[in-house]
Amino acid sequence: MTVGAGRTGRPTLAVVGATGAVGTVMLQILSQHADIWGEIRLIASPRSAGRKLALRGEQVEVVALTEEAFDGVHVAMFDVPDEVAAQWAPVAAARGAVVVDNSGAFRMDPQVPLVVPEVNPHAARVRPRGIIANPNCTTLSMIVALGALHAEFGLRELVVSSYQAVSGAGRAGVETLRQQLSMVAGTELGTSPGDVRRAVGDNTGPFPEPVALNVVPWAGSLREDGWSSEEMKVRDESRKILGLPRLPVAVTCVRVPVVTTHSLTVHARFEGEVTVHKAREILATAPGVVLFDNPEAGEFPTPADVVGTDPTWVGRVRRALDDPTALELFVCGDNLRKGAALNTAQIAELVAADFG
Ligand code: 2RA
Repeated sequence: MTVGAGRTGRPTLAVVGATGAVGTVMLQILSQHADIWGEIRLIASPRSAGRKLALRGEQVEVVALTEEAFDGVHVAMFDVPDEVAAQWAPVAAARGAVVVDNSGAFRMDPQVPLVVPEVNPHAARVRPRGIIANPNCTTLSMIVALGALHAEFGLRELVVSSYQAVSGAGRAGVETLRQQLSMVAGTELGTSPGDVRRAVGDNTGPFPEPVALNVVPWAGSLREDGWSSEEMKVRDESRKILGLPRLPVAVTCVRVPVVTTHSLTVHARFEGEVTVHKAREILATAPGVVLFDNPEAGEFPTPADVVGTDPTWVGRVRRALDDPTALELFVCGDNLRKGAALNTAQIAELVAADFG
């Protein structure tokens, strides 16, 4: 039996992709947030049907992804590969559910809003296809802080480098890092060209190079002129969320040996002169942002401390040395929480208010 059957008057939620890395975090979040849902139906591939997962203090059985699985569903969250979302999100929408999709299938569709509740909540109301898209985790890890600064200063340009955790590539990414770390632990590897590569062999999992004792300047797939899909996502999605379709954005995406929490360095140029004092005031009071910035005391965010938390953490706030209109920031966000499951849950909660 599914949890909540009989909780009348509350919307029914479906979680599609409940068994994945993001799905697992989603179930924790749904168990911790205010309990606004009636039934929560867990849906996954037929392979996972019948498994039981912990949700709201009970064990809930996973059902297979079929058209009928969406019957009676008000809101359906999807965390599945792009091609699965492309096929099934319209099916769920046609059966009356509002879909909140965390894949890349619909993010740049002009008929689909791309929503970050702290930045553009109004966009969630206009959804002609019955689908709302959740941004990519790298964009999400910085955009709440940038949205707050943009509202005050007017953003004119972004130059960004990412330091992305391996869980962005799913369970396979985490397993690959852990396996490689066990191969190199206690050795003198990392001292001569190619020694790490020889030690881990061809076992580079979803990454093109070893990620243990290394950084890999690549995430996603190859796009035109040497850009990666991940870099294009950060550019295109930031423009769409902020409503700045011509914003100049330069991005380099890099994978680092961190399990969870993406970090980014950001150079943000604004309409006019900015002060660090004002920027700090904005960041310290922006919903969803924690300013943690006291280099004298050695205080700045790092993934090891940010993992498992909800906010976007910002440190190293400086005015650019050669441009009084620009700021330099270091930003960290848990890529599985705000970067994926939490933002999806927040959007679903916004939508649920319409069913109240
Ligand atoms: C990554 N941003 O970190 C991607 C996942 N959506 O690989």
